[in-house]
Amino acid sequence: MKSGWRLQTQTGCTNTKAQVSFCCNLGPLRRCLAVVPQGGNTGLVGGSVPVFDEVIVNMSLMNNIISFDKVSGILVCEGGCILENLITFLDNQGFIMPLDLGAKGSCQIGGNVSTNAGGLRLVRYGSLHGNVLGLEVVLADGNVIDMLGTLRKDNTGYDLKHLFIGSEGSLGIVSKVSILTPPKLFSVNVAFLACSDYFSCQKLLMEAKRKLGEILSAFEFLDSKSLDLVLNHLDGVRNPLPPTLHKFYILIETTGSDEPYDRQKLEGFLLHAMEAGLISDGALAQDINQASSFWRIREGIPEALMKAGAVYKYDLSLPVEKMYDLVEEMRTRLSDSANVVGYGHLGDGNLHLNISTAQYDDGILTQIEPFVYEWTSKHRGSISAEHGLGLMKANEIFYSKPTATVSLMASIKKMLDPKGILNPYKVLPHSLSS
Ligand code: FAD
Ligand code: S2G
Ligand code: ZN
Repeated sequence: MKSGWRLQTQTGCTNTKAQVSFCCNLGPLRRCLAVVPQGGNTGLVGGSVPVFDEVIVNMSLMNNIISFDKVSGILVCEGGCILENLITFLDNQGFIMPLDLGAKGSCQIGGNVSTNAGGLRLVRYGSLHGNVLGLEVVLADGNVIDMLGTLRKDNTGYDLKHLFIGSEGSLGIVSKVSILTPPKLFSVNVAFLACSDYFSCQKLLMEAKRKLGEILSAFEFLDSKSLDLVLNHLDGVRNPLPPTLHKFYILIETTGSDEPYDRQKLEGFLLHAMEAGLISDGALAQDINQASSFWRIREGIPEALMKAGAVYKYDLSLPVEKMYDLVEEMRTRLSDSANVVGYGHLGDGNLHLNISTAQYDDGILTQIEPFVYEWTSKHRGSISAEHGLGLMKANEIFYSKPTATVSLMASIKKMLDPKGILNPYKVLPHSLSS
């Protein structure tokens, strides 16, 4: 089954909460049809595409910004707002979104909430469970539940919005979002560094958290095979460092409010890291264009992988010290039958293990699965760090969650969606979700 695949089936569009409610209430429910909520369709686990005859509830037309409070930085908007449009809106207000991901041009905030998207800034701004203050959701019976609080603190009863964050459209449709947005700070510095071994990457992360502390805003890693893919498949991208072979590359970003101070802090950190042998080479961006070129390398890896052929994607949370062992074990298993690359959000312990081949081959898949899931489970990791389970990994949930926990999830799903019309076959094992 290909990753990032799209089923071309019926499409539908809604532009009001009432229509969303209709879709749940009078439409499919009466005929007991199922619905698939759809945002930007950039998900990577098949969560936003119908499996059979589900009606697609596409949220694109519910894309209004409702309010923005410049004192608190609290934005209230409809779920169909595209992430990049919110980033642009906030930029003009002197604020930023607390999340940023390579799919920002298409993904919607409702989809981001529903997948509990992580992205490139989580190490600084935390997860959507912390930044989302409120939601309005439409339930399977068409009821609109107003949890659209804009308070930082509200301890009146169970905080039910958290059930819907990361529920991938299986518990309700996110029609509105209230989110806390950080102020835009103007002192941004980006460094692209080379490390000779994975242990140095880990040490560098520990040092960065201590010595860059409050200004650290991203800590991403990629191995040399990831960089090779980008240089070979993306036009106009070049290696900012001399072509000496380094095994690992780190992108560090700092964001603060005092340019001279922040720059000096980062320069001092890089000098110390070089003297300590943690980095073998590095470049500090001299301007925003060079900083963007460093980010282009990291954010371009998924695109390069798609251009290289078929790709088997595994989005894993693992103990940082163990993370790259899996990449190396996978390389041993597949030897020269596939190109195994490892990159991701090292700052959050999130590995993107991607296995690239000329075309899909079930023989390769049987060498990857269930090994990758068993390995992750043995190391008490998660088989889905930020992309969710969708259709593709719904049956694998037990590698990361005990049976009793999955049963409780199924009970909540049954209570909120007794006829199983919301995104059936997704998230929970197919035997439990439809
Ligand atoms: P869709 O793909 O449309 O849907 C995703 C899931 O959410 C589906 O289950 C769908 O049913 C449900 N859904 C969508 N909208 C709603 C709604 N309004 N109410 C209820 N359910 C809804 N993900 C990360 O976490 N971090 C990354 O760094 C990252 N980088 C990416 C880079 C690229 C190049 C690409 C292609 C994808 C990347 N992703 C990443 C994956 C993807 O972009 C995220 O999962 C994103 O949050 C999906 O948003 P979407 O609007 O496209 O949702
Ligand atoms: C990232 C994007 C999707 C992938 O680049 O951070 O989440 O794994 C990923 O290619
Ligand atoms: Zn990611």
